[in-house]
Amino acid sequence: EITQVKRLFFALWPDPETRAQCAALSAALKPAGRPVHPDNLHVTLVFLGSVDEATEAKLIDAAAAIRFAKVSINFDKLDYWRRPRIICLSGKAEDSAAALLVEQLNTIAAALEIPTDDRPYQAHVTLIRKANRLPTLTFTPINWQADAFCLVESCSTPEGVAYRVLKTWQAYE
Ligand code: 2AM
Repeated sequence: EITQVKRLFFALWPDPETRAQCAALSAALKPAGRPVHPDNLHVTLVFLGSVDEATEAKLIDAAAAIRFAKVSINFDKLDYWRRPRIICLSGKAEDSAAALLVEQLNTIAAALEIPTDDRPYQAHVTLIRKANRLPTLTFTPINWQADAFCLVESCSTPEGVAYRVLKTWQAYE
């Protein structure tokens, strides 16, 4: 019997305008490293890692039972993270909705014995990988509004990593 294992994470997926704004910023930062492909731009909520099919099914059942409000994050700052060597947008949530959603998703993962990042949650959008510096750049803040969250698979392809949205759940109201 073959059991498939997928590399999974929960994320916010951008609407087309938000994606375009992030992609423009990423393109402007190109001299500093390797831009994330526009199709791959996202906000990770909880990274799950390798998950087997049975656990994936349980994750989907549990995620479907979450109630959460719309998330709004104002990304107004560029950061350089030295260890992962990324340049990312970082920002502040306008209310507790994002933190409450992340908390619920971490609880789901813990119930399925999936270890998750225990550092404080920092909403960010990775724009550049293999970065070695943070260029000076002024930009219009990006207001990321999400009325849904997704379960996403990270797929290795010959052209590099590609993210595939497996499921989407809508906020209430
Ligand atoms: P990031 O780009 O938002 O930092 C899919 O692999 C995504 O999950 C990555 O793009 C990365 O998000 C995040 N990720 C990968 N490995 C991770 C880890 N070990 N812990 C936390 N997040 C991770």
